[in-house]
Amino acid sequence: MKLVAEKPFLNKKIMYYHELDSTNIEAQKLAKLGAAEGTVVVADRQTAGSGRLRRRWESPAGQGLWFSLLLRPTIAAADCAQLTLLSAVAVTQALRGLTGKNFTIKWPNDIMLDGKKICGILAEMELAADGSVEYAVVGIGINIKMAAEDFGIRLAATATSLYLATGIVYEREQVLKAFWNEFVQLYSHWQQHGFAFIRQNWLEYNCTLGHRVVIKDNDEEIYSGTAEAMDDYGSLLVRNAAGESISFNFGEISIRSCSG
Ligand code: BT5
Repeated sequence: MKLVAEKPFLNKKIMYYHELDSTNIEAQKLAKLGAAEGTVVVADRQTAGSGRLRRRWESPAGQGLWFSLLLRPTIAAADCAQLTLLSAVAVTQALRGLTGKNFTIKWPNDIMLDGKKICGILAEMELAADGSVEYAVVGIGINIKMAAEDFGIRLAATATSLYLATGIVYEREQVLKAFWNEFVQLYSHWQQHGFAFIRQNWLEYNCTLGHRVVIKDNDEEIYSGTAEAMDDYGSLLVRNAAGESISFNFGEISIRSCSG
């Protein structure tokens, strides 16, 4: 379901770099120097691109869109986890729109096609002394041009790119523009009206609910069961074999349904 007309208010200022350690780190530096909401940091290549738990995000030169978006949302810190879900919806809509392929979302931060990951999202935030959100940085990596042999042995089995998915060589700017168009609408709506609309879209695109999942924290299995719902705040509700339901607002899942 697409939003029809919501006046976007975010002004985009893109800063391009040939090489950075991580666009998230650079965006945080700029945020501390007072950079405006809507600042976008893009790098051709990251030498220390990172995922969650400081895992490495492979970001080879010229092969993907590696970028971070600086935001200064006027919402409660507790709702900031929704930014990851919102961004996942924006990426999914953008990639579906560009390619016509059915990209799906694996809770909370992976965009998948046929069981392989094409995009990961890492959102980080800084709180002010009074507990309000000083800034949030949403880092997004989208694989664009990689052929199978460009992924190392380990990733070849689990990762894909727009080129592998479609045979078409998309340009980074094209992908960023498509993302931005979706994101500004959703972000503006979220700040004015809350999470409900984003949640509805997320439900439409997810490959998670209704399937058996194993929840991991720090790479350790902590729970398993059936993913039953995502609640109004973005947490995942999982029911185990004993019939108990637990809600998770962190961690990651392994799941068969997203693997085609
Ligand atoms: C993520 O973490 O998926 C978040 C990745 C965010 C990357 C962006 S790029 C721009 C910005 N700057 C940064 O420094 N980061 C952000 P996680 O769910 O922890 O997944 C990490 C795992 O994904 C790794 O352990 C690998 O298994 C896998 N992986 C690494 N590089 C990949 C790639 N290019 N494509 C697909 N999978 C990859």
